[in-house]
Amino acid sequence: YKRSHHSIGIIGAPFSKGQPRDGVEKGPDLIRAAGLVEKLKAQGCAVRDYGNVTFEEVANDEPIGNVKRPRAVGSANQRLSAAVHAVKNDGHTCVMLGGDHSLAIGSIQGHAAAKKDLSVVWVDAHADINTPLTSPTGNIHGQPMSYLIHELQSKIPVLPNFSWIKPCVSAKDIVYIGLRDVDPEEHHILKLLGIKVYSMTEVDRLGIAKVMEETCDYIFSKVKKPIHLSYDIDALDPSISPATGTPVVGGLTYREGIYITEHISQTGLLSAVDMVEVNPKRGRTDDEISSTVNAAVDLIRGCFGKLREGNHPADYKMPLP
Ligand code: Z70
Ligand code: MN
Ligand code: MN
Ligand code: MN
Repeated sequence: YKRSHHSIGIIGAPFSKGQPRDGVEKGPDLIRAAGLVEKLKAQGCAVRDYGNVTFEEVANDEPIGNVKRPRAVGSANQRLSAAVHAVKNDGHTCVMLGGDHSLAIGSIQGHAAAKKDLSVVWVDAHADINTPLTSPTGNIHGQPMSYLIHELQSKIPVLPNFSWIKPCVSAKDIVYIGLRDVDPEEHHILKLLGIKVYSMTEVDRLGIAKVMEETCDYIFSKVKKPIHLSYDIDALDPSISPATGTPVVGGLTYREGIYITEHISQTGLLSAVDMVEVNPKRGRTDDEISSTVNAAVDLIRGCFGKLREGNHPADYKMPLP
């Protein structure tokens, strides 16, 4: 199945309070400044930029247990969820530019509000599946999946500004790719729920082509659900994307990272994409920042039909002498 015309709605989410490091809120505008919209249009996509979501200032956002800034994260994600829901109801594939990965809560929730029964492909060095009670850091960007998975809800305490969240993903509809920094508590949860994981070990063993073939066989084994692709830029090796909060050695090559997007694009079922954790303040040089930002742009382009073999419009006419 081939599709040359994609309709894309872009949402910026300049939010950083799911983790402690400044700068990740600059991601959306930097990715735009690298020419995202123009490049998507040049490859034949219809693009509407919905602009940046604005977030409420939350005073006295004291930790609950060890969970940091729950009220700000809950409120931000509620707004993002409404914005993503609107983009989906307008008929577009949604591209959410983060911001930190706590934003997947609102992005997936808003997507699920418009399309029930999603599959989630989570590309990340990290599993981001800690519960508020297992989290070693209290940072909510290490927890978003736990709020969304039906099977974990008996383990999730009530947090302020989180009561709007309805679990909307089943453990069997999730595939992880690229993991290499997983907490013991997270590893226990992944095994307990039988979640499909292609860690860097499986990428090494099988190669990325087989990983993607198996990923799609797995998520399409029953019905063809729309895909939510949540892409943390730290899935890529830090040699390519160093400007991120928690780089982890031994990541995906640029080519493996792009291959994932090309393969998902060709399913025709990509319905929403998150591109998160680009943090220019973590780059030590301008080259480190631009390498990271350009990788994010290229990954999004791969999601919408750009092929390394080249592309041409369906109605292309050769010039005649
Ligand atoms: C750790 C935690 C994480 C990103 C760090 C780290 C999670 N498992 N995610 N950087 N992007 O804090 O829960
Ligand atoms: Mn992440
Ligand atoms: Mn709806
Ligand atoms: Mn990560």
